[in-house]
Amino acid sequence: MTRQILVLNGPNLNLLGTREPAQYGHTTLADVEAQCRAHGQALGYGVECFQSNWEGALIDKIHESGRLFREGVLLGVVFNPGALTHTSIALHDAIKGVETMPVVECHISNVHAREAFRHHSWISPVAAGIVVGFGIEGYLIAMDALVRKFGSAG
Ligand code: CA2
Repeated sequence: MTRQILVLNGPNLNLLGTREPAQYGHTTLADVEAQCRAHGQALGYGVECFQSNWEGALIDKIHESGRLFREGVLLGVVFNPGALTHTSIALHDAIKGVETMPVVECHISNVHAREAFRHHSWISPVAAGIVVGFGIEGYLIAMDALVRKFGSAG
């Protein structure tokens, strides 16, 4: 059975490539997801992609991921929570509730070089690791990190 990686994106990331190119580049979310699927295949993993603008839908997806992780189907999650990074104790609790499932937090922009309100993350304390500021390449770097650290050869 091919194990899976979930690439999870939060609010407004469906707008990627359509606005704010100076901050987030020209690549659309569909292109990012296609790159993640191709990269997963090269790494020997299946990739599921999910984006929602709703906090509750992201929480439900994390709960479902926890079940798949416990069943050995899912390796872990690459998660860009968007602005919910800076506000959501509920997402923090959801990830904490899944205990050993690794979640790599990923941000396209370098949040630490931006406004002060982006410097705090509720996700970082419960993340396995963080990839910040490498543009959309960060999603692929985060997948590499998951596989290197938690994959069967890791
Ligand atoms: O750098 C990142 O990946 C962020 O997670 C992106 C969030 C932002 O609130 C975080 O502080 C950092 C914003 C996502 C919105 O993405 C857009 C893309 C194109 C046009 C408008 C918004």
